Amino acid sequence: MAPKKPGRLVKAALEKAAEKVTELVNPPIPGAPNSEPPQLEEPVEPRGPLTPKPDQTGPETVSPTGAPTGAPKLAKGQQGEHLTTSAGARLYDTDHSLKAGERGPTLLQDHHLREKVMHFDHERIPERVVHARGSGAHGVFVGYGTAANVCKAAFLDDGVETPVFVRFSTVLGSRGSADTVRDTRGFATKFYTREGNFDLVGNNIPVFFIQDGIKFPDIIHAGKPHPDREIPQAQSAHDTFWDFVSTHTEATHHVMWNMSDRAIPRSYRTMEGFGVHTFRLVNEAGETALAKFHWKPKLGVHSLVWEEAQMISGADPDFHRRDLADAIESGAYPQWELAVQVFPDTPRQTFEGIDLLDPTKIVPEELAPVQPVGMLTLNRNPMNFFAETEQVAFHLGNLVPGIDVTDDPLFQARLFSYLDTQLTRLAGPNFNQIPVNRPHAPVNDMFRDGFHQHAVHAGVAPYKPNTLDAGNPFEARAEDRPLVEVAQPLPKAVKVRQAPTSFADHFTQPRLFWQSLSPVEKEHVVRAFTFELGKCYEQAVKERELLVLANVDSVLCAQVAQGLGLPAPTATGRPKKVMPSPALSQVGRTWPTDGRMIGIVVDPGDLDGVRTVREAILADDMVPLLIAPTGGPLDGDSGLVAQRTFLTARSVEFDALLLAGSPPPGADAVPSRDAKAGAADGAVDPRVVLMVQECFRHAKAVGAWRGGRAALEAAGCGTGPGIVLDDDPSSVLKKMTELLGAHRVWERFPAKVS
Ligand code: HDE
Repeated sequence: MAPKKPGRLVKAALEKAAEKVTELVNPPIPGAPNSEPPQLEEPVEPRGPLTPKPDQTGPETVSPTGAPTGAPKLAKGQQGEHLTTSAGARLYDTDHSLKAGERGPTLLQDHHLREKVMHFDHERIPERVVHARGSGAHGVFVGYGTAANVCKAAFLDDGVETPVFVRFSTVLGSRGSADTVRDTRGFATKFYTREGNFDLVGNNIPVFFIQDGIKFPDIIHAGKPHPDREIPQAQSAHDTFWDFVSTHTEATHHVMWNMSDRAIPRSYRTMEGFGVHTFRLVNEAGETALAKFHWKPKLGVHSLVWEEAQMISGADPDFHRRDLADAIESGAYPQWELAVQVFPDTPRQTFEGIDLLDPTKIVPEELAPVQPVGMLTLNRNPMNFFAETEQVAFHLGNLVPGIDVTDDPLFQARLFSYLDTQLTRLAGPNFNQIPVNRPHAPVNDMFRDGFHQHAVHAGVAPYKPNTLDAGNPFEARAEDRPLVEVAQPLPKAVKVRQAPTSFADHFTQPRLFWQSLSPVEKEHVVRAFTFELGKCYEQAVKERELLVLANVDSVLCAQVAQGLGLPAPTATGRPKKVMPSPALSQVGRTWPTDGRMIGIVVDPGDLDGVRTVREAILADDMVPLLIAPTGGPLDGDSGLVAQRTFLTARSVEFDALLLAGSPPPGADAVPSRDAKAGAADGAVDPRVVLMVQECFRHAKAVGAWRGGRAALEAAGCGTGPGIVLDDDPSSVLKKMTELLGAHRVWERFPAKVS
C-alpha cells in the first residue's frame, strides 16, 4: 500500500481533533441505537461488525474456570464480514427458502432454513419467577479499608478495585411490564472478587413481607395476577394481595414502605439498597459482629408522584431502564456508597430490643450509625441484554471469607432457592460458566459434565482423596484464606415449626415508619392505601386492612377509611410509643442534579438564550432535551436539533421544564389527530400548555424567560412556589437548578395530615 501523504495525515489528525473538541463542547444526547448512524440505502459493501458504543462492554473475558484469557472483549461477539451458518459456512441468500421451483413446495434439505428456524424457536428461556423485569450495568467497587476492624473480606480493603455487575428489578411484573409500577425494587450486586464471587442480593426496602421463607410462595401467589384472568399485571392493587397481607400482619411493615414514595422511585440511581437480613462478619482476628448492609445513592433518594408514575407506564414503560443506560452513556455514572450498621454478636442476637434475625425489622440509623465501607460506580452498559442482564444468576450462598450467614429463617430459605431456580431458568447446573457469572478467581470444583459444559477439564480424578491427579485439588489451609463457616453455638432446642415470640410485634415499626415521614410523604401514603384498597372488589378485604391500619396509626386509618367511605375501626391493641427516625424521610435536604432531564420548549422563531442554556445544562451534567413543534434542525443554520416534538413529548419525562418561547399552535395541533391537542384555539400550542400544567401539578420547577412567560400564563401557572421568571436565561437556569436539588417544590401543595 502506498504511504499516505504527510499533508493528508495532518488534515486527518486535525479533523479528528476538531471532532473531539465539538464532542467535548457539545456532548451527544444519549440513546443513539448504535455507534454509527445508519445510511439511507441498504449497505452492500462487506465490512466487519460495528464496534459497540463507547459506554458498552460485555463481561470480562475470563475462562469458564476463572482464568484471564487475554482475549479482547469483542472476541465474544459476532465476527467477519459475511453471513454464515452457525458452523461458519458463508451463506449467499437468507431471504428465500430452497424450493422445488419458484412456486413449488419448500425442500426438507434446506439446512439453512431449518437451522435458522430451529434456533429462533428456542430463543426464549423461562423468565425469573419473581424479579423478571430488570436492567443491568457493569461497574467497579472500591473499598475504603474502613471495614477492616469487623470484616476481613479482601474486596473491602483500602483501594482494592473489584469489578461488579448490578441488576435492578421490580418484583411482581413479567419481563415486559412497565418500570414505574408501585412495587419493591431489587438491587442485586455481583462482586467479582479475587476470593470468589460475592453476591449481595438486596432490595430498595429494608424489610420484607414475611419472616419465614416458607411463606414466600404465598405472598408471591397473592401479589401476582389472579390465576383465572391473569390480571392485573405488575400491580398490588387487587384483592388477592390485600387478602393475604391483611390476614398475615407480619407483612404490615413492608406494606407501609410499599405504599410510600419508596415504591415508585424516580430512577434506579435515586434508590437506597438494603441487604435486609443481618449478616455475620468476621475480622482477621476471628472476632465476629452482626451487620446490615446499606447502599446510599450519591444523588439522594427521590421518587415519582403517583400520577406521574402511572402516566410514565404508558408514555415510556422503559423509563428506569432508559434512565440507567442513558446516564451511563452520557458519563453521569451512578454511584452508591456501601455502608454497614454493626452490632455486637451476642447470644440473643438483638440490638436495643430489636431482634436482628427478624427481617421485618429495621435498626434506625439514629441507633446504629450507617458507616461507609466503599464506593460503587456503574460505568459500562451491557453489550447484550440477554447474555448479561437476563443470564446473570445471583445466589446468596456466593460468600467470601469475612461474610457469613445468620439463622434468619428467610435468609436460610433463600440459600436454597437461588441455586434451585437456575436449574430450570438456565437449563442445567453449569450456569456459573455463563460469561457474566464467571468468577474472576481460579475455579477447581471437581464438578463435571452436565448441560452446557464449557470447561474442558483435564485429568482423570475429579474426586477426593485421589492420587491419580497428584492429589489436586487440595483443600485450603487456614493461611490460604478459605471460606469458613463461623462455629456458631446453637441454643438448646427442640425441633418445631414455630416462630420466636420476639417476631410477634407487627405494628410498632410500621408506626415508627409512618411517624418518621414528613406531612407530604404521609399524604402520599394515605392516598396510596386509599387507591389500592379502592381497587379491591371485596369489602371484607378493605375492612380487614383498615383494622391493620388502626393498629398502626389512628390518623392514617381514619384518612384511608374516609377515602373508602367506610367507618374507621379502633385498634385492637395499645399502640406502643415510638421514636421517629428522621433518616427515613426523603424530604428536606438538597442533592446533586447529575443526569436530570430538562425539557426546553422552544419556539423556532425565537431561539433567544436556548443555546446558552442548553450548553450550561450539559456542563452541569444534566441532559437538555429540546421540544419543538416538529423534529429536525431548528431554524436552518442554528445547529440546534429538536429531540422531542409537541406530539412525542410528555411532561413526565422531565425533571424540570424551561420555556424559551410560547409557540403558537403547531400545524399538527389538530384535535382529531391527537387528543393532547384538545382545544387548539389558544395563542399557545395546547400540548405546551398541558405540559406546563402537568409539571405544575407534579410539583416540578418551571422556568421561563422573556418569550416563555405567555405559555405560563396560558397554563394558569404564572406565579407561585417553583415558578422561576427572569429576563436572563442563565439566571432562570441557576434558580431552577437550585430547586431541582430538593427534587420537587414540596411547598406547592401544603399537606392536610401533619
Ligand atoms: Fe428473592 N428470589 N427470594 N428476595 N430476589 C429471586 O432468584 C426468593 C427475597 C431478590 O436480579 C429468584 O434468580 C425466596 C428477599 C432479588 O436476578 C428466586 C425468598 C429479598 C432478586 C428468589 C426471597 C430478595 C430475587 C428468582 C424468601 C431482598 C432478583 C430468580 C425466602 C433481600 C435477582 C432468581 C436478579 C430473585 C427466591 C426473598 C431479593 C426465585 C424463596 C428477602 C433482588 O430464587
